[in-house]
Amino acid sequence: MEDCIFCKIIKKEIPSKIVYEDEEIIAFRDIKPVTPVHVLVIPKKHIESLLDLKEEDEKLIGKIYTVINKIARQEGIAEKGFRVIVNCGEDGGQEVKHLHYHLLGGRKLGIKICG
Ligand code: DGP
Repeated sequence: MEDCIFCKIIKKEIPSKIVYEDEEIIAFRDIKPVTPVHVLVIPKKHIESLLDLKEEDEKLIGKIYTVINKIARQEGIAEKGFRVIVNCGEDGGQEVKHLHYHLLGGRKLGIKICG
C-alpha cells in the first residue's frame, strides 16, 4: 500500500527505532509512547485490520505472539508483566490502517490505557 505509513516504515522510507525484524514481521518503538516500553509489532504483509484477516494468515498471527514473547523478554518486561492491545476500526481507536499489536509495559498499567 503506497500511502500506508507502516508500509513505508517496513520499506525503510520512514525512519523508526526497530527492535525486531524478520522476513514476515517487524517491530519498532511507537512514536508517541504511553508507557516506558511501547512497541508496535506488525506483519509486513499489508492487512488493514483484524477484520481483514483470512484463514491463510493464521500461522502469521500465531508467529506475531511468539515474537511479542521474545520482545517482552528482550525489553525486560516479561517478568513483571505487560499488555498487548489491538485497536480495530473507528470506535476501537485504530488510526493507522495496517494491523498492529501494541506491546505496553515498564510500569503498572491501569484499566484505561491507549484511549
Ligand atoms: P492505533 O491508534 O492503534 O492505530 O495506533 C497507531 C500508533 O502508531 C500510535 O500509537 C502512534 C503510532 N505511529 C503513528 N505514526 C507513526 C510513525 O510514523 N512512526 C512510529 N514509530 N509510530 C507511529
